[in-house]
Amino acid sequence: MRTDTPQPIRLADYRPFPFAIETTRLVFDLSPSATRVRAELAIRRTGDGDAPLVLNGERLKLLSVTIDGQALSANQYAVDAEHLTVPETPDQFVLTTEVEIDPLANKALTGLYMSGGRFCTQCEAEGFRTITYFPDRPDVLSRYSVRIEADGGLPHLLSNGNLVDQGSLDGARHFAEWVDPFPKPSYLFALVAGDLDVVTDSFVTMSGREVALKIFVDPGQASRATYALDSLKRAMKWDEEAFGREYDLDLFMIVAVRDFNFGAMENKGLNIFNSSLLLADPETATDADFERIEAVVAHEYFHNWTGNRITCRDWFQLCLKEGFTVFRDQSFSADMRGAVVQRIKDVRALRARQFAEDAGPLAHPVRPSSYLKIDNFYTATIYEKGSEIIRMLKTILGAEAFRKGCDLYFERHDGEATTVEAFIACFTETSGQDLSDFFAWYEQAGTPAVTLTSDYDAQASVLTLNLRQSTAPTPGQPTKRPLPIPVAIGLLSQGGESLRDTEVVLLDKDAMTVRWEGVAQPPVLSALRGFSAPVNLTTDARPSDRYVLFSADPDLFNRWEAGQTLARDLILARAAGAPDEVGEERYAEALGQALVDEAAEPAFKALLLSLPSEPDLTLLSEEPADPLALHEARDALRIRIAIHLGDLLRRLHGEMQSSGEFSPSAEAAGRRALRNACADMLSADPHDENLTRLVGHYEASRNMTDMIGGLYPLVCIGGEAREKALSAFYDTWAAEPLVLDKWFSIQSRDPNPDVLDRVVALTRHPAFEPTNPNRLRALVSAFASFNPARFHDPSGAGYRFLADQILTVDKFNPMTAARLVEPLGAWRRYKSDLGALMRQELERIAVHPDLSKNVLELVTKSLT
Ligand code: 0A1
Ligand code: ZN
Repeated sequence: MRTDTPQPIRLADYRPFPFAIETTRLVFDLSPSATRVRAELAIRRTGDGDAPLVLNGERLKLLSVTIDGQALSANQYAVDAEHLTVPETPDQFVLTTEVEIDPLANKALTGLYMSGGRFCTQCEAEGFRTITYFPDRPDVLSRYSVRIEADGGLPHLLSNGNLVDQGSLDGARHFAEWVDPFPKPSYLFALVAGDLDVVTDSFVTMSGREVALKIFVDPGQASRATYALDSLKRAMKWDEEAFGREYDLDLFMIVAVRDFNFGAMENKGLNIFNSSLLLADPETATDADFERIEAVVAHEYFHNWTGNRITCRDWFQLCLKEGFTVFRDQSFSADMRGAVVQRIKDVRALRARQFAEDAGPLAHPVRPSSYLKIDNFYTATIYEKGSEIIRMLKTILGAEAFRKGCDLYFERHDGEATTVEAFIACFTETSGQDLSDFFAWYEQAGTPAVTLTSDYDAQASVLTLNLRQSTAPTPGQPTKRPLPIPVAIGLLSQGGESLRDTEVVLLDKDAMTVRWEGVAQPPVLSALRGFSAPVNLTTDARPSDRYVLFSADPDLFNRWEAGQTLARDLILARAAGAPDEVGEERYAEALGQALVDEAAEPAFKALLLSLPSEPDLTLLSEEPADPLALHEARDALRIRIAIHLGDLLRRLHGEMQSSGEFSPSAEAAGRRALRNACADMLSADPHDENLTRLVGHYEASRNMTDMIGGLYPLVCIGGEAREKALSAFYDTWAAEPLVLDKWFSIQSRDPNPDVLDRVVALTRHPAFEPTNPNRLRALVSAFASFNPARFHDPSGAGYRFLADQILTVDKFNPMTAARLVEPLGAWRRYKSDLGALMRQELERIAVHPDLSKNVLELVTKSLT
C-alpha cells in the first residue's frame, strides 16, 4: 500500500503564476533512449517580488541550469521528483535548462514517446512536465519556437505553427525550425518525427486566405486519410458559417498514431489522432467509424477557437473547452447527417455513459472543485453533460441571443485563459437575462428526476400540468437545489393528430403547475421533446398513450423514446418474474407498423429496432440489478420480435441490400444500419432459413459494416457458425491492426456462457498487446462494459479478470488502467452477492503496493 497520501488540488486554492514566460525556445536532439531537450525561457516577474520560481518537471534527468548564461551552483536551486525551484531570481531573465529523457521506455503514452518507430507527444493535461521544466498549467501562455534535430531515417520533423527553416546537418542528421505566432499553454505543444506518408490539400478561408492541409499517416496508408481530409474541409467551412470562426495559421496538420491513450488531441496547428479515429476505407472501417472520424476531426478542429485561442484558466474549467466543443461537434454532425438520428445517438451515449457516472460513486459536477489526478476528469460528465448545458442555454435564450453571446465570448476573451463564469457572463450581457440560477448546472452533480402528471378538465377545456424535480444526493453533495430545466412539451389527440405545438416550460422550482387553456380534446402528452434537458422523466402516461406517440408523434425523438420506454417496461417486468405476454405481442405488432412507414428513413428505423441495451437496463431497473435475468428477458423480447416479424425482417433485410458502389453518405449508411439491425434481430431465432441467410450475409459482405453486421449475429448464435466466421475473419485481417481490434472486441461481446474463458485465452493470443490502448480496450473494456451478463458471472471470475488487468496495466500506463476501474465501481447497483464480490476486487486493488495516483483516486472513491 502507498504510504504517502496524495493531496487533492482545489479550485478554491487557485493563484495566478507569479511570472510570465514571454517566449519559449525548445531545442530537441532526438534519440530513442536519450533525447536531449534544451529550453530557454524568457521570464518576467509579474507577481509577488519574493515568490520563488517553481517549475514542474517529472522523470527528467537535469543536465544543466543557467540564468542569463551563468550556470547556477547547487545551492541556488533545488530539484525534487516533481519540481525545479529557484528561490531567488532577477525580475527579468532567461532561464536555460538542459535535460535528458527516454521516449523509448515511455509506455505511459504521455509526454514524448515512441509509437511504431516514430516520436510523438501527448501533453494534455500534464505531459509537458515530462519533457522539460516548465510552469505546466493552462494559464501560462507563451510564444514557442522549436528546433528539432534527428536522424535522416525520420524524414518528417513537425511541431506547432509554421515551418521557418529546415536543412541537413553533419553526418546523416537533419533539422527543422518551427515558430508558432500564437501564445499557447504547454498542454498544446506537440512534436512528431518519423517516416510518414502525407496527403495534401488546401482550404480558402472566408477572408480569402489559403491554408495548406496535411494529413500524415503510416507509409502505405494515404488512401485511408481521404475521408478525414474531406471531413476537415467541411468542418472548416461549417465553423465559418455557424460560428463565424476562421482558421488562423497558414498550415493545419493532422498525424495518425497507433498508440494513443484517448481519441485525439487539438495541439495548435498539429492535431495528433489515435489512428482508429482517422483512417478509414470501406473495406476496413464501419459506418460507425466514418461517423466518429467526421465528428472527431471536427471536434479537434473546433478546439482551435474553443480551447486554443481561448483556453482554460485552470483544469477545473475543463468543460469550458470540452463541453462547448462537444456541443459544436454534435451540431456539426446534426447538420451533416440529420438532426433526429444524431440526437437519438447522442442521447443514447449520454445515458449509457454520463447517467451511469452520475448515478455512481464517481459522480461529479461538470465543474468539479477538487481532484487528485486531472487525467481522471476527462469524463462523460465534463464532455457530454457539459454539452447538454450549452444546448439548454441555447434553448432558453433562443438561437439568435445564443449566437450573440458566443460572438462576444470570442471577441472579449481571445488570447486569454478564462473561466466558466466569464463565459456565462457573455450570455447574461447579450441577452439581458439573469443566468445566476443556471450556473447551478455546472456546480451540482447528479441527474435530476422530473415528474410530470396532468389533469384534464373537459368542460373547461383546461389541461393542468404538474411538474416536480428532485436530485438524489451524490458524493460530497448531500442536499440539492432546484435547477432551471427546460421541458419542451407538445400535445397530440388520442387519434395521433397534433393538438398543440411544442412549448418550452422552464421548471425552475421544486414543483410548479402550468394551466393550458383551449385544449379541446383529452390530450396525449409528448414531454421532453428532443430530450430538451439531461434529466430522467417519469410521467403518468399509460401504455396506450405511449403507443399513440410511438406511431404518430411528429417529434421523432419522442417517437423513438416511446418505443424504448415500452420495450424497457416489458423487459423489466419479465426480468422481475412478471412477463406481460400480451404486451410483448402488442409491442412487436406496433414495431412492425413503424418499420413499414414509408415516410421514415432507414436510419431511424434501425434505431427503432435496437432495444435498450443491457447496460442501460441495469441502470433503469429499480431493484438491485441481476444482469443475467435482464439479459434473458431482453433476449425473450428479441425472440418474440424475430418470430412475430420474421417475414418483414427478412424482406427488409433483402430490400436494404445495395448492389452499387459503396458510399459513406448518411443515407447509404442508414440502409446498411437497417439491414444489419434486421440481421441482428433474426439471429434471435436461428432456424435453418435464418442461419443460411446470416451466413450468406457475412460471406457476401464487401464492406466492413456489412461484414461486422454479419459476424456478430453468427458469434451470438455460437457453435460451428461462430468458429468458422471468426477464423475466416482473422485469416483475412491479421495484418490490419484496426480491423483486428474489431475481431477482439466482437469476441468480448459474445453472449454465450463460455465467453470469459475465451476472453482469458485471447489475452494470451500473440496479437494481444496490452501496451496498445486500442487493443486493450477492444478486449478488456468491451467485455466489462458491454457484456454485463457474463462479466457479472456469479463466481466473481469476471471481476477478478478485470482487477488483474488493471494491476498489470497500471505498472506502465496509469491513465489507461484508471479507465478500466469504472465497471467495478458500480458495485452498489447489483444484487448483494455480486456487489460484495466486486467490492472485494476493489479492495484487493486498493492495497496493492505502488498503485498510481490515477487508479488510487478512482478505487478509493468507488469504495467510499
Ligand atoms: N483534448 C482532447 C482530449 C485528450 C485529453 C487527454 C489526452 O491524453 C491524455 C488526449 C486527449 C479532446 O477533447 O479531444
Ligand atoms: Zn475536446
